[in-house]
Amino acid sequence: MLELYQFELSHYSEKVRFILDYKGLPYRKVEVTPGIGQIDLFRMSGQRQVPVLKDENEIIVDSTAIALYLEEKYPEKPIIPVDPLPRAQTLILEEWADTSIGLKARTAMIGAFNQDPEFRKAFFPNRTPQQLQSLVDELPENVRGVGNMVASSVPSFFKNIVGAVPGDLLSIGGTVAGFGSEAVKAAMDDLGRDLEALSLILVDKPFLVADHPTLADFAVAALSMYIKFPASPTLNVPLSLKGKGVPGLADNPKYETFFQWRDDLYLNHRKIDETVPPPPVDGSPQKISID
Ligand SMILES: N[C@@H](CCC(=O)N[C@@H](CS)C(=O)NCC(=O)O)C(=O)O
Repeated sequence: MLELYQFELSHYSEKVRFILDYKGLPYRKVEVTPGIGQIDLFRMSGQRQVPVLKDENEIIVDSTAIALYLEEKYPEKPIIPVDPLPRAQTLILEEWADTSIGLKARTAMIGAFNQDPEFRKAFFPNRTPQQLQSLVDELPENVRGVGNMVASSVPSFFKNIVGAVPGDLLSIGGTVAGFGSEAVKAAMDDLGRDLEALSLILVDKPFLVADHPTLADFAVAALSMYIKFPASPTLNVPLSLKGKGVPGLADNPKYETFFQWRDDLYLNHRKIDETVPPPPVDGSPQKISID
């Protein structure tokens, strides 16, 4: 069976999960433990980032390479059109989603985490800032275990996507490299234009390029995850985060067409993974089995 080495909260991993689900390919998720698990990943794949796909003896690194591999090896339910124009549009949109939307969405989310107590509460609904700090201080102890890894999903999430834990982000007010207020504002402005453009494309079309979903749709839907976490049960994010996102973008009626399109894509093309329990709502330690 295909194996996907991933972080549940990684938007690049989400892109691959979307494609696997759409193509109807059964796969097993292997949740990589931040830090120590990435050492094993490095041994296996020669690098430390997720997603990595293992297909028998083949190891494929990088979400785009995985998409191209899956399209070639499992051509049923194609996601990359053959005709020149839609093919070009698909590849360009995918590249734009990966290199622009995904990175700016991450910046905007960190900005909102620092600036908006309500959004912050969605990550840690039952914690005061004091408790949050002690949770973070405890983390190194918690993540060292034998056999079962004990991890705190939300702190790990931040550590992975920004290289900082929530405590760092809060105590230095978002000045972690690349997440200062000017960078956040620029990212928000750009994302506003992106969401407007996408909403315009989707006003009277069900998909971005073709009359069926393509790699462009899956990349844009997945890489916009941090702008607004999908409410869909298919994604194992803390319940309190579902449907929540960056204020000014996630709740702006101007982009309703886009978010409605994304909800429909989730409803129709992502599958519920019943094998993984949802992460804890309060960031308390959670056992993750590593095979
Ligand atoms: N270009 C890569 C980007 C992958 C990536 O940035 N992965 C992040 C998670 S979203 C990661 O593994 N971060 C951990 C690290 O860099 O150590 C792709 O498309 O797969």
